[in-house]
Amino acid sequence: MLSLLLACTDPDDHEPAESGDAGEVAAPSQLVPLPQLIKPGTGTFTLNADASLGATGPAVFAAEQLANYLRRPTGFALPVESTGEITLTLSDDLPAEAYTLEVTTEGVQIAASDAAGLFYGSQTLRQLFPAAIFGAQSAQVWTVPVVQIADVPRFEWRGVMIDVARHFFTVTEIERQIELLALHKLNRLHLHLTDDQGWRIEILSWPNLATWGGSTEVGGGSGGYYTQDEFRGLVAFAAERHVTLIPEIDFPGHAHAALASYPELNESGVAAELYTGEAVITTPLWLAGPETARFVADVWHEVAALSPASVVHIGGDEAIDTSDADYRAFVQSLQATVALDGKELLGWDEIGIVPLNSPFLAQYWYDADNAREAVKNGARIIASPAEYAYFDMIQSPDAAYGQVWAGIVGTEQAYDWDPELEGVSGVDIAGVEACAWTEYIDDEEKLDFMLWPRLAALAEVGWTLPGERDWAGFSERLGWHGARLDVLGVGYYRTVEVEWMSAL
Ligand code: TNX
Repeated sequence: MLSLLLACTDPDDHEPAESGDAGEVAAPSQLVPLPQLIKPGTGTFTLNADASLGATGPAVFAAEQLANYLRRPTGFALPVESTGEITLTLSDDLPAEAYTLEVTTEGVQIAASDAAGLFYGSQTLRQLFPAAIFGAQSAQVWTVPVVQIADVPRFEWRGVMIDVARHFFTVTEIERQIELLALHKLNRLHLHLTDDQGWRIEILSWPNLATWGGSTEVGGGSGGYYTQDEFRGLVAFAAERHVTLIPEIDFPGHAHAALASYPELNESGVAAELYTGEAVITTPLWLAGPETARFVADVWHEVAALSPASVVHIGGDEAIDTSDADYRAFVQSLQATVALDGKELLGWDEIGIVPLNSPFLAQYWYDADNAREAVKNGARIIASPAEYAYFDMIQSPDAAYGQVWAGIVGTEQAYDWDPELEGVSGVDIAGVEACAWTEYIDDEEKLDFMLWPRLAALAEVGWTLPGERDWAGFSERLGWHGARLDVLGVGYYRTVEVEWMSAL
């Protein structure tokens, strides 16, 4: 696959370019995530007010998207025509999501074989402009350095999980994060939609789940939920940015909000009280209950219909009050349930103990033996080891807040690891995903602070080949990248591990 890219550029030319001042032209070495191949040139291309974008047929949508990203900061009209200074071309000879980007003094050519590749080429181009390209309209000379780039992701799954159950985050807040994911070429947003403290997705056949089970959150705030229309809107918003939304309904543990919503789901016949504590509890479904199987099937049927993704997350973590035998039977039945709607099952690594039909996915967060078992059973792994990828962990001993059970997860820690494990390697690994559990993350400011810049580090783990990655190079590029995050208004953690180049 890489040979096609190698044909485009000479790898020996991959050398860091000189850095300028924050307000000046970004040098190609400041890209995050780092492209596989960069061949810096001399000179610059300047985008002028009379420029246009060139694209035809199915490339027009990607060109319009790029034009939209550039119109606001530049104030230029940037019409999309059949030819232009910035051209986007679809051709058949690159792998999925790959792109080539060539900047000459005359113009910019982006080529890819799919829409995602054109989109990622466009994101790289945005980063080649001065950081002000991420802001409101300003008077600048909009120059880009001459460069040739050939790029392809290492992993197909590059994601983040946001727990909207412990604290609810609105559609607008999630959309803002999706824009940031797209900028970093992340392509999965896993929403943890249910947990003991809240149920966040409208289920028409069991309406109390959202209206009652979603009526509060950790700390007793008013919670919230996504209506099905809102959820479909989020799916579409994400899809336009090549982010697939992965819904999680967490059963059989962590089911307290469901039990609080319907008395018939409780062995006692009485609805549980809503739970708003910070402490993790793991209330199990009453698997022997006469209504439980129908309830689970109804929920999954509606959620599957809302989500065009081929993969759905069935939870399966911390089912400590469910016997192994019951757990196995339940997860197997879930695989059959979601298969009725054509979905592939994904679950937390505990599902490694369950014989399931391949293909399925397991998310390694805690127990490497579970991940190895899952691979033996035919799974591919999404790597989210807590000590590297749990972004609810504290970032340094003096950071304002964060959990500590998996240790300190600074930016270097979030960067300097590899998802390969003994017994889990190569094609066994679908990709990587960071997890933001939100017991203590109760607003957008804290979400920014916990996700960024660690998510930029995770994005590079997922995108860039291991031989091209090193912390020294990344931290330097991140220092410049911070200027982009500043312009975007991201309240990231200004870790002392990085020399931030912006003045803020
Ligand atoms: C473990 S990770 C959990 C979550 C907590 C998290 C806090 C996982 C699959 N389960 O319920 O929120 O730790 O770090």
